Amino acid sequence: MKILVTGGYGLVGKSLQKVVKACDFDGNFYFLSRVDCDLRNSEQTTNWFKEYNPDVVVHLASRVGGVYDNMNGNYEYLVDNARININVVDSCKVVGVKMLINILSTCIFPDQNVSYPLTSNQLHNGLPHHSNIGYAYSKRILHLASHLLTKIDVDKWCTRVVNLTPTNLYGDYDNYNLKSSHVIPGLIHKTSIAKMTSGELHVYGTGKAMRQFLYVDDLSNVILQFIDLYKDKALNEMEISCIVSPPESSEISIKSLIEKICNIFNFTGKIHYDTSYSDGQYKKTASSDELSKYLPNLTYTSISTGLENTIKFFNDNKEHLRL
Ligand code: GFB
Repeated sequence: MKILVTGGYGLVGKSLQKVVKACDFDGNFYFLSRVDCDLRNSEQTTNWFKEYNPDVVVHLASRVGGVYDNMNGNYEYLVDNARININVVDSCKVVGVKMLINILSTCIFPDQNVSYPLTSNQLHNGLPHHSNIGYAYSKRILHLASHLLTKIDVDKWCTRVVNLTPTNLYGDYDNYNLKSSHVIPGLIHKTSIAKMTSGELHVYGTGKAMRQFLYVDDLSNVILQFIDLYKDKALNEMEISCIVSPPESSEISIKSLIEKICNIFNFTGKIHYDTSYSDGQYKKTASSDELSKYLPNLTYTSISTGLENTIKFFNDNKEHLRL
């Protein structure tokens, strides 16, 4: 079985490479990087798909960033990601890919008139939060295009689609850039600087927003288990959508997250909350109920263990990371 992974060298891609190697997974993987192919270019994308002719595509490639980078670039997030997503889905159609695994995000769900914990069937029931409306609609386009792909040529063949929707991801090969990063890598980088310089730790917002954090290796495990289910012909539906989330009880405030990171660094200096910055979405509470139907015995890495692993990796490798 040939498995093409777009975004093969990003946060999830590098984790998937590690997990595939660690469990000696039976599959012929090709991890595509942006150096190989600009997925915003439809001809390049289709040529790469024809070259490799995959049975399964794990679509990880995306322009991603924290809430502030999204707020400052919603247009670019929409256009770049919509191009990537349409090109990937259309190339799956051209070469007859048997299964497409998409990675969505809980931040693309409606921010109003939604019931918690989030369920996949609420995705299109309202506007996403304004802070990342561009990214959100590019992922909703991916979701819709993939849905329509499952309906094409039903008699001859059609592509099975699995949409996995993680909560906020974090882990080793994240983007730690202070301007564009998500909250965990941003705070790890900032706390490391504050510790080294005995300065203040400047954090954004009020700290009241609530988040659930998913350690990236847990998502990689879920991806591989769905490929196994497919290989074992244990997937009946042509379209499956599952939120991938640690339990609702794992939801913590940003303030509590900051305290955990400071404890691991043993940073005891002053913490300054700059409330001129938005909190972004207040909450996007999710659960793993949908997933437990397919993977009933899944366990999740605790936030303490995940943070300890990630901070150790950051301290040991910072000169090679995206700072
Ligand atoms: O990970 P994050 O940037 O994105 O988290 P979202 C933002 C939350 O962390 C806000 C607080 O409540 C911020 O006020 N925060 C505190 C910080 N200090 C910092 C900091 O130094 N950097 C950052 N980035 N935040 C994103 C979406 O929303 O979720 C993306 O915008 C993506 O599209 C991602 O889908 C998963 O969780 O708010």
